[in-house]
Amino acid sequence: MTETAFVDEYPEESRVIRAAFLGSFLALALGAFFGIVQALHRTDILRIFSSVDYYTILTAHGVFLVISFTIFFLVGVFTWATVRSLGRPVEDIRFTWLWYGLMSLGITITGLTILLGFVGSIDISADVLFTFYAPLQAHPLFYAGLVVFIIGTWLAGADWFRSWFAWRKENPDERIPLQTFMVLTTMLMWYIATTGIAVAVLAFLLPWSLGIVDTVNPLLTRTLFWFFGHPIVYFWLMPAYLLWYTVLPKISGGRLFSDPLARVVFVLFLLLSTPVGIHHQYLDPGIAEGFKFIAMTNTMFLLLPSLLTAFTVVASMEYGARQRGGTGLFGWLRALPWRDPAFTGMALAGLMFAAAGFSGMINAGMNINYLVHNTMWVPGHFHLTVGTAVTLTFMAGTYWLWPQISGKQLYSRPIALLQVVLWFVGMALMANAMHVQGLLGIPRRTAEPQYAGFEFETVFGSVAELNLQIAIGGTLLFVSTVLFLGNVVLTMGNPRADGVGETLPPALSGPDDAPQVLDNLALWTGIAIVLVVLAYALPLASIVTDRGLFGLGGRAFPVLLELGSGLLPAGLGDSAVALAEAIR
Ligand code: HEM
Ligand SMILES: [Cu+2]
Repeated sequence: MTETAFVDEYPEESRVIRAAFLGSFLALALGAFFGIVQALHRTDILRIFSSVDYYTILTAHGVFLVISFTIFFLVGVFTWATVRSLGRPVEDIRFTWLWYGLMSLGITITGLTILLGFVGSIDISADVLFTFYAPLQAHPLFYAGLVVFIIGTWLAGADWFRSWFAWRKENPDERIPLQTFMVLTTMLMWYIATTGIAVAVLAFLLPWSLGIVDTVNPLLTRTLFWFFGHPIVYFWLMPAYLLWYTVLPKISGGRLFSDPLARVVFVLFLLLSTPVGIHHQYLDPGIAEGFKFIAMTNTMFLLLPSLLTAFTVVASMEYGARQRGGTGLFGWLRALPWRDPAFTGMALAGLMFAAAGFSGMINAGMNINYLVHNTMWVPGHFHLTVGTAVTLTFMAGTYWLWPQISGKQLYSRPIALLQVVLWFVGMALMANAMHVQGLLGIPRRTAEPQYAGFEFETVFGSVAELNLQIAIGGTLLFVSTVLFLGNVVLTMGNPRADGVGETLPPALSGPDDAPQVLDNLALWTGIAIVLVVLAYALPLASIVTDRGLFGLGGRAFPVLLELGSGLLPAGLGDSAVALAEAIR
């Protein structure tokens, strides 16, 4: 029996989903290019840009990958998941194109302001990194583009909610289909999280870069950024989770182990993602230790949904393997479809995510965080999470999904298999070396991590060897990206074929086993908001009463250097002040 492919049933929706994926892959291409550039630059192996441009490169790498690549892929997957699981087209495809258009317009504006940083003759730049808080300041268009982009994502969410309302009217007594449930809870989290960044940008950063207000309170913009900056990591992860819960069991040869557990996990993420952002600010002065400690405890609770996921997904895979004839305590592992790139990619992504959980625990612990903060350890950690768990799952997911939204067979499965393995190996090398460099105290975000006359002490091996690991790993990753993109492009050239449709089997323990209260989205949203208020009201109040909404005034650069100049010998102090004036 051949299934009708998604594209045959929903041709209009498939077109938007393909457009979203293509936007995502364009960002991936740009991001990977800047990734290899900076990996080779900071290891001093190949330098094709001046070190002065390093922040431009780093900003482009960060923004293109963690804002455009991830979120465009997400809106594609979520549109597919909602339409598929509700079994109905979107209510109005023009609205769907509207949000897609807004997102594309917004990110194009933001992306251009970053890239124009390379053009000396034009006075537009946005070297503010993807964590764009003060005191770094971008051209107003950078923030304006982000605003348009985020409004686009809000409307995308509205589109899915609209589908759900319409479906609900016709099916008043049914449980929310699992994939739609995942989409809706994730979007509720996103609405809560983005209020922080909307306030930061609209009330402070944008007016400041337009010159309407003279100063901002950097700690306030940092706190508002991380209010959003932590939950965004779950925004990246949730579409990967959606694929792990609903697609991975199927391609393993089985079914999801438990639908109710999956729902619990998504509700927990809705509740717990936002009230923890202060764990990125353990080293920020101006926030009391007590608030940091509360953020740490809340963070540790987030382990629960991750462990539940590990359990459910592995149990589903094992069930699949046993369906395929696997036996024994571990022997079933051999019965898994390792030749299928979609399976292998997702399985390897999940494995890396487990490693990331360990370095994440270290980040979360307040006192150990002091050791690794702002070192290479941190990029090491998130190249395992968003850089592999998410990215590799999206790549693997594409191999499974693209045929169904385009009606075309994948161009090459062997290349796809090689690609996912290369990503795994490349990341194992790069991220491992990054973690170790971090422990040696090697800083992140710098073109020149080696200071003149200073040696980093290693217990065994050498810094040169770690740099080589980063360079080799980074190169493998870049090659892997090229193989991925090439495979997709060649697939697009394939003729339309029949028999690419797939169905997703129901869970072993279905939605009827889940307590009804899980589907009460209003209740969970209410609790989530209460938790956010509990976690943030007092810290925000104290930040504002301490330093004022717009800070204490004064500019960062001259103030620091003038302070320093008093400590320096007379001549040197004067030149420091002159330098400060020049920079200003
Ligand atoms: C082609 C593969 C990649 C390579 C070679 C690469 C390399 C690097 C390197 C060396 C850094 C550290 C730069 C520094 O701190 O000085 C970095 C930072 C970063 N990477 Fe990647 N990366 C790759 C893929 C990815 C992916 C897939 C993601 C996310 C989806 C990602 C997200 C980031 C982010 C957010 C930063 C931090 C930017 C900042 O500090 O503002 N990277 N990358
Ligand atoms: Cu966090």
